[in-house]
Formats: sequence, structure tokens, C-alpha cells
Amino acid sequence: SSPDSDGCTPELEKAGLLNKTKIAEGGRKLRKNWSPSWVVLVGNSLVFFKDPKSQTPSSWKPGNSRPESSVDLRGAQLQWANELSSKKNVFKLRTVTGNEFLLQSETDSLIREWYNTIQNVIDRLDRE
Ligand code: I3S
Repeated sequence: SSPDSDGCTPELEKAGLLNKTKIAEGGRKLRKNWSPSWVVLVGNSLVFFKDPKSQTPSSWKPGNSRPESSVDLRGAQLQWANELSSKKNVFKLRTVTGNEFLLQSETDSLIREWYNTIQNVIDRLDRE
């Protein structure tokens, strides 16, 4: 049987390296601090890992390393936000709790994939 035949382990949807900065916490604006982050979309959450070098898609397992933070995508909002940065390919993710993140990649196709995949999860949760 498959490793998740009991359905208890959330499905890993996507993982990869993006530039990330948090710009608000609970609605309060924060100073930008861009840094590379290993981003994992699993189940209803976007999970951020600090050390990208120790993470690869094939080595990622739940409990393998401690996430820096994690975002519940239920009720979250996604929008392109190139006006919020001098960088290209930037989108903003806002959680129901008023935390806001900018995510960015130099690679157009990659950032579009991330945008679409996250939006699909948000849409799925909206329908539940
Ligand atoms: O939107 P801002 O404030 O111009 O964002 C830039 C600053 O946060 C800057 O940091 P300091 O002001 O602490 O030096 C960052 O280094 C830049 O990366 C920020 O702008 P971009 O356009 O890269 O998002």
C-alpha cells in the first residue's frame, strides 16, 4: 500500500526556493527584510524553512527539520504586487490574521506556478 494509504499525511503540493519578506504582522506594518526561503505547500499550509541548503524536494519529510513559520491558507488572499517592490515577479499573500508576506522569484514561469498553485488551494478551501 502507499505510504499514505490512511490519508493522514497531508499531500505535498509544491516545494521550492523563493525570496520572502514579511511586511505586516496582525495588520501592523513591518520593515522589509528579504531573504531566500525554502517554501513548502502542504495540505492547507504554506510552510517556510530557514535553511534552503538543507532542504530538497526529495529530502523533505514532515518532522525532518523545524519550519521557521507556517501560514494557514484558509481565507487567505493572494494578489500580484509589483508596485510594492522594485523587484520583479512579486506577489502578496495576506492571511485572515492580517499577516502579509511578499514572495518573489527571478523566474517568471516559476512565480506564476506558485501563484496559481496557492490560489487553487485558497479556492478549494473557500468551497469547503
Ligand atoms: O519598500 P522599501 O522600503 O523601499 O523596501 C526596501 C527596503 O526595505 C530595503 O531595506 P532598508 O531600507 O532597510 O535598507 C531593502 O533592502 C529593499 O530590498 C527593499 O525594497 P525592494 O524594492 O527590494 O522590495
